[in-house]
Amino acid sequence: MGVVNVTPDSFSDGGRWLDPAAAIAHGRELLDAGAAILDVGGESTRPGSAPVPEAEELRRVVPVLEALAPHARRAGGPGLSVDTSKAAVARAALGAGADLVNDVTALRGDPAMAGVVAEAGCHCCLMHMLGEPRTMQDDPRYDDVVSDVKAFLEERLAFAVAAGIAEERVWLDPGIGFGKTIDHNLELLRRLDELAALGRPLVVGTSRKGFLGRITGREVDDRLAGTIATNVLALERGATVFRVHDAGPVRDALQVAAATLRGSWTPPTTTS
Ligand code: HH2
Repeated sequence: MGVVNVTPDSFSDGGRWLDPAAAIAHGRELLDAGAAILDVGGESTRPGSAPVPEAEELRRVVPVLEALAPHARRAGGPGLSVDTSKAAVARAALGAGADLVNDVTALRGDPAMAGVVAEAGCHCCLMHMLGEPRTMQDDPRYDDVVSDVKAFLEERLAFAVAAGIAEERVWLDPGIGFGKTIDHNLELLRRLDELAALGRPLVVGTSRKGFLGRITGREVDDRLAGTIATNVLALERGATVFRVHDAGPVRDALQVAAATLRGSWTPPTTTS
């Protein structure tokens, strides 16, 4: 899953793709590099970020989704995701061609969101977050981070199903970096198999995040190696969707890791 941030303030690439033409070109590059899904977002959720008004978020994402939709269709699953927690933005995005709603509030941010997803019959990704972006990194605490996140995801999955969303359309995400210390992130990644046991596709988003910088001493643009290390480990522990900014190198790493785990491989079908 390649990230297309149509924002002025995202933590790693804020402002680079705010112009719709630049965002569209970037999305197409990610697809060419091997991303199976694009995740288009118009609101940063980095620690300390402030909410974006609905009209502004719509203005950012809808033209980009419309332009990318014909290129992002995928047999066998969703190809175009909208990263939003607002029901009106999700509804417009689905109308523009999105087929997955990536809601970092796991249907808690907007009471109308579950109904929009249920009615559309689209896929959704439900992510764990402790608190809200403005304050989530202020001393997050858990009894046992993996058990707490697992219980939360189980409850949110049940909520989604009760709201009429088909269980087989729900993906789950531990929310790496969302109300978590470095140790919490590492423990979640180390014990990801416990979350994979929930039986739903598991999304992980470690790409370029702060804990990689704290461990390696690297700036945000220089965290690809750390991103790859965490995604390969996540694959081995049962993750199925890898939300990243650098689709090409991560795809190569995952292909080699998956072939090694399987004990078989096939040559690539494209040369891009
Ligand atoms: N991380 C970010 C945003 N959305 N969605 C899911 N499902 N999982 C994640 O880990 C996740 C996410 C943060 O990354 P980014 O979009 O690059 O930054 P920003 O929120 O500053 O735009």
